Amino acid sequence: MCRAHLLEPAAAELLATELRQIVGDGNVLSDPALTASFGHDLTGRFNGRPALVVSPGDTAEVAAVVQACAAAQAPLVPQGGHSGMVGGGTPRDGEVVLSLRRLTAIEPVDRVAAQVTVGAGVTLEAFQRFLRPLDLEFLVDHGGRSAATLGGMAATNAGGSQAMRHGMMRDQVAGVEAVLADGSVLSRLRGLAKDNTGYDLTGLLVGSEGTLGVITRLRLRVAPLRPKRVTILAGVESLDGALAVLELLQSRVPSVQAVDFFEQAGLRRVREHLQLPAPFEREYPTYLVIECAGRTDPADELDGLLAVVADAVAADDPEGRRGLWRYREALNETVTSLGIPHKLDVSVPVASLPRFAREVRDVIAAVDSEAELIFYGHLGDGNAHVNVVGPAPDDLRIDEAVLELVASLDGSISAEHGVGLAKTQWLSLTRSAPEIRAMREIKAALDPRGVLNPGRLMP
Ligand code: S2G
Ligand code: ZN
Repeated sequence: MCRAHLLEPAAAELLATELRQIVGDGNVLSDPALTASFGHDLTGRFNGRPALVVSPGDTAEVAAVVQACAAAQAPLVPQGGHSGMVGGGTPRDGEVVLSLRRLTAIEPVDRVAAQVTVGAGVTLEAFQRFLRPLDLEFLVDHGGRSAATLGGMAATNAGGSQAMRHGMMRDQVAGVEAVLADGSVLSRLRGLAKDNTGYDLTGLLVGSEGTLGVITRLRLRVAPLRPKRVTILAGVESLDGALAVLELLQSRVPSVQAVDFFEQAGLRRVREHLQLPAPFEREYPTYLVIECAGRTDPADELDGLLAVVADAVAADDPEGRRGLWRYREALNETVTSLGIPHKLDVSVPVASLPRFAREVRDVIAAVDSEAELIFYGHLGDGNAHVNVVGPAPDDLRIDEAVLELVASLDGSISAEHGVGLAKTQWLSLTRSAPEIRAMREIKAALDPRGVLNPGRLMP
């Protein structure tokens, strides 16, 4: 079994010539000045100089590209919007980036099945714009919507703020078309509600982070647009208090679809970064962004809410709602403006979140008392985004200490961003030896030469 290895310049030129015959001259980049931007991720933490960047135009071209790279034993890094947070789509020096950005076809909506087939390169934002005039919506949403592609979101099983109500990407994917490491095409786009004929290969490929196949098209579930939305920014005295609000919402407000949280330290940094006004007269330790959506106005379900929060401001118009979400969604760019962050996207049982919030501070301070913590996430999922700025990118002591704390609380070292390059060494904190063995055997069976995204997801 020959292993893929980083490409020497001569081999890269040979391969580039072959790839140009497949996708056309303009869709293969080898000039470092042109390929450089494909090697830097959004957080600045992962950087690589790809040997080549190839942009196929459809599944057949992707299949031919994969075959050519496999024959040349050239490691392939599938890349969508490159908005991932764990280096899953960032090439290492000498790897070949296979960009899915050109696969942007959206087929007519199958309204009776409430499904639509889309290309992997369609961004989430473009898909939302396509659906809105059709009185439809897609039930996964997150702050990276302008860059993130639907194929990349499927490959990483993206979550976002509405996962507490509607699930993650896997729950919205009715089928995929993907190119396997031998260039064969696996296509399951019929979107049958019932098709009980063997292993769930769609479910296996979703969340496989480009290591088992290159997703080129998706059959996605869509939902009737719920036009009545209310967004509330609330101040609460503690995360324990926030859980009391969550419990009330879960039990009394069926239209609630997002309950995100962030802290005063994060609010202060966002206000500095974006010159935003303070949302309230006074500061609160913890803030919630609550979103309700329905066919009828959710406001009347919320009358009990004001009794359990210290302060609240609400908006039901798009502009006003965007303004409230901005305090939360700007945290990622704000953190990156402070320095290269250690982004630890983790989950713990929801009831353990307050304890985790307390102990994670001690764990970080014990390693580096100067490190700055910006702590936020999705309360409804027990999903915390532990962002630490200060330690050098390759100083992983805090990363290790935080992930070990998560494991001690029966949590997961990655809630929604995936494992990528960033967390392979800690996979055993969340996955058992039999599970890792089974995943290795699946990888060896489907990609024996290690061409697809080697080194990602598994050590
Ligand atoms: C968040 C990053 C989302 C994104 O803020 O919830 O999961 O891609 C993170 O900006
Ligand atoms: Zn998130």
